[in-house]
Amino acid sequence: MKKGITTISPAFEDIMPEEYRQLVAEGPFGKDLGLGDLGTFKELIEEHPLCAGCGLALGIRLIIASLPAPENTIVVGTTGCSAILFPQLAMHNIHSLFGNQSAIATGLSRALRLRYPDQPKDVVVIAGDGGIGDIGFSFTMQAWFRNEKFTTIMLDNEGYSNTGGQESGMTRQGIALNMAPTGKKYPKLPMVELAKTAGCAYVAAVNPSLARRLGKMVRRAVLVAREIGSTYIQVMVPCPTNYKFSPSETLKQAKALNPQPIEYISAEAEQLLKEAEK
Ligand SMILES: Cc1ncc(C[n+]2csc(CCOP(=O)(O)OP(=O)(O)O)c2C)c(N)n1
Ligand code: SF4
Repeated sequence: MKKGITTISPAFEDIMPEEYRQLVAEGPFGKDLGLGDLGTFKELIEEHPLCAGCGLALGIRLIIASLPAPENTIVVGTTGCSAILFPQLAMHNIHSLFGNQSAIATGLSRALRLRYPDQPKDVVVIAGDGGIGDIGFSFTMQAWFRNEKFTTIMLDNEGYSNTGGQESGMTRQGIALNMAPTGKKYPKLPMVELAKTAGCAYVAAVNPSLARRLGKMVRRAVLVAREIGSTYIQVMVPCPTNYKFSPSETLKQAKALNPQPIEYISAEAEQLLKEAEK
């Protein structure tokens, strides 16, 4: 296998742990690998403390394996179930106060462009539906209106899972959860439409059973954000614990909730992707 671009300083060769050595030798950094290569390289997330069958765990694994340049990417996360996985992710990631992720990503992406004008540095927000669609909604929308050059990926499990099951803006109408027992009175937020209206150049929605499609969407969204402006992907990642279905049913649930992938590409982004995918 080709050697990664990360190297260990000779002064530290004796003391670096085996895991880190393996990551340098067999990890994906600098190798332009994708989902189709899963199983042939050491992944950036190998263990996590999420519940058995958690849709988020699968979604995040696929998203991370699809990043076009993980060695030059910073993930911005926020409070929620994903935040208990990210400390185990072997790439740069920042935890932000709940809902603040788009503000942090804005500053980061602008600063990286100034500091490294000749080297692409990708910023990718990965957060729950409560973080993006409710508590961080204003930051999300304002970043899109400003056309900030980063990607936002929503892990949509249709509720606040980490706090035991409250309804979120993304919960479907009529659904009752542990701490919202009378059922949601309003419809699910139309985040895909809102992203388009706010001017995102690339907008997509997918479930993780369409893994290759999801991988292609992540690459496209990151490339478009790098060159043009804001991009958004919504990934359906059901929560067996709060929605009370068997952990073996997660993919079935995800397919039923989001059977048809959605992809919107602006004319400018289409031109860019045509060149990039030649
Ligand atoms: C500022 C702030 N408000 C509220 C909370 C409590 N809180 C922690 S996680 C969470 C819900 C997260 O929901 P979501 O973003 O949908 O992620 P999930 O846990 O479902 O993956 C809430 C309300 C907090 N930690 N900080
Ligand atoms: S509560 Fe739900 S979303 Fe959170 S880790 Fe468990 S299965 Fe995943």
